[in-house]
Amino acid sequence: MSNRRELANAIRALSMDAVQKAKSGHPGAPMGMADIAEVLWNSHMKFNPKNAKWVDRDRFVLSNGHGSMLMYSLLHLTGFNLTIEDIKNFRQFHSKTAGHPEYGYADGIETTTGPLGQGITNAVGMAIAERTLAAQFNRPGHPIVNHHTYVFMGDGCLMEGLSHEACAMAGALGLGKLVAFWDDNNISIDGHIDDWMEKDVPGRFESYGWHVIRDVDGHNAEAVDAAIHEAKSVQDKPTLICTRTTIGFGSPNLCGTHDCHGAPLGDAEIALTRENLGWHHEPFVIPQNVYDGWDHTAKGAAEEAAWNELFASYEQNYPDLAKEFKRRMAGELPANFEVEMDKFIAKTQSEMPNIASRKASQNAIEAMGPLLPELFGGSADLTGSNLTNWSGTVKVNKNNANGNYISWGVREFGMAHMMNGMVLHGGFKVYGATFLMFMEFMRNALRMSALMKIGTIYVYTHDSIGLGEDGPTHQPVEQIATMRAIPNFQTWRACDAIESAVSWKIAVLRSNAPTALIFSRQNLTPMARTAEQVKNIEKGGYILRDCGTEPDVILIATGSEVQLAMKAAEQLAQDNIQARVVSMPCAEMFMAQSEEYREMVLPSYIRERVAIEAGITDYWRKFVGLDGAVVGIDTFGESAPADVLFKHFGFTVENVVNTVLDLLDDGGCTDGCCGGHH
Ligand SMILES: Cc1ncc(C[n+]2csc(CCOP(=O)(O)OP(=O)(O)O)c2C)c(N)n1
Ligand SMILES: [Mg+2]
Repeated sequence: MSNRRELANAIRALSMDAVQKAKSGHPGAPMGMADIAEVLWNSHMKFNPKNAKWVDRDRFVLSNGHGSMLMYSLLHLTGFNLTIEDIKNFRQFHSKTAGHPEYGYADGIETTTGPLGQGITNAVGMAIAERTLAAQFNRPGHPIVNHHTYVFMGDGCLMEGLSHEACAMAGALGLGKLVAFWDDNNISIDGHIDDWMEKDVPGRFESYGWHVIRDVDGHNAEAVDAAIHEAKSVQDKPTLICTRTTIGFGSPNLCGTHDCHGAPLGDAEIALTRENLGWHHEPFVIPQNVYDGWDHTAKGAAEEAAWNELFASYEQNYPDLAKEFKRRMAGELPANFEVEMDKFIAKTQSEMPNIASRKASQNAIEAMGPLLPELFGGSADLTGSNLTNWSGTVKVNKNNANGNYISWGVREFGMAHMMNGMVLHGGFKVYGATFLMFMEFMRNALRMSALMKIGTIYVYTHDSIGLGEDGPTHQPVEQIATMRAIPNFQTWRACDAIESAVSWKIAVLRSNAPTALIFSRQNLTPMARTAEQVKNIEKGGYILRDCGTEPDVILIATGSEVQLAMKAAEQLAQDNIQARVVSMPCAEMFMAQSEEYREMVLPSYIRERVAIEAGITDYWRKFVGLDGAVVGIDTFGESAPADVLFKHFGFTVENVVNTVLDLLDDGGCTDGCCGGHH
């Protein structure tokens, strides 16, 4: 049998050798945290390497994702489907062992990490999900949801504001099964951190309401083991274990310095390190006794088997709950969801309420709530403005885990990444809201959910200058366009209550990609539609008003500007100009339709096109081309009542009509057939 240090040295060797082979990567953190990882993974964590998705596994998040070789070493050594060849391919094209741990690339990676502060925030979300799922499903003698969330994080994660948001929230909620390790090595990229890091991290976490275990020697296995036992015994607070480590532990000349943070050690130093650690094996060779010391296959199978037995008994005693638990963990929607939503959409169409789309959104949530017990909402302290609550809202807080809504406090970025963590954990459809403007605070979370292909739902109200008096700080102009630029992301900006309901349905159905639902503060005129038009809303863009003949011009609009386009079309008709109106609540969804459909809606030979959206104009150029025009806003907004602003910025029937007339005049028809209008 090998001793603990020898087992940890396998991580060190794999990490320094893989980084050296790739000529790129970060050996310092894996070498520094190897002893801690060994104790945690070998003596505490429950997981089954042969069934990485076992629902009651402990979650492990490497928030200092640059230390990815630590993660890959652990997955390889404990018996996940990650071979020594995969390790040799570290950071190579299409390898499982990407530069940073990428969710979905290899079994056992719970979230993509690398942007510092994000992993810990995801982990808080996972711990929230665990706690609430346990409250919803566990029954006496049947704790079917009962696992820890463990996080490694470096100084960098703790410096990032994001982690402050999440850790304060974790303390406020008393997440007793969250255990975080601070890799207290005094080093970040620029060198010794004394000049830029706060001095009292433990005090900060105590003030958040965490249990803090100070001054643990991260290279002393017994001390680490004792700290983890203590952490697990504290059940009403999250625990921070402060582990002092030496970055690059084992490297005689580079350890303790920033030189080993993010560069290969070099062949000579690696040889010295082997000598120093007493690791006398070729690169990528792990002796059998070391593999044996790490192998979690049998242990993992037994851990899962014990749970399976527990679940079988649960299934016998609570068959309906068991079925519901399986459904939710599989991410399957209730069978009646689509049918019921379509009924709600049809009803909304027949009633045609003249309401703000944020109110329409709330109505949709009210309709979905009883159908979807997995629906979990929240707002960054704007519930009354975002209208994200409903009659069945029950808040989750420190005293109550059995709920379906969180007041996240004023923490947009934290909220978004905690939501991502909840989604990654499984069992919930998660939405959270703020004003559209404050999307800016959470951009990276949107991007990461798109990159990870997870179905987080972002609700944004107060979608334009239409919010009025709060002024330019609160009035989005370029926000929708920047979200449209995120790959694998959809933004829906509904024009009325009916489109709002459809956008909610689509967002809930999209389990492999995130969606932003954008709603207005002000009332929006409901549009009449045929059943076919209602169906076509789902295509992201459709003909809302046609003209019987070949259109002279196509007006493309979103959200509150659709009603304007409709009025302008009426006026143009009086002038004998035939305008088609295309409502485009989701341009990305429209672009994903067949060419045939897109051509039917926007025939390529009709170049007379005007797009209307109270946002920057650039995005619409791809729809209107060089021959078309855009009515938009390329400056910041102003503080004034909404109707004054819409007028000032040209969102009037008159301006849209004139824009069309100018366009048609420029078309240069000289034969007198139409007074210059094609
Ligand atoms: C948000 C973000 N900013 C910057 C970086 C680049 N970066 C990667 S590691 C690192 C330093 C992190 O220091 P620490 O967490 O102490 O890691 P250690 O050097 O101790 O391994 C930085 C700035 C990043 N990955 N994410
Ligand atoms: Mg550090």
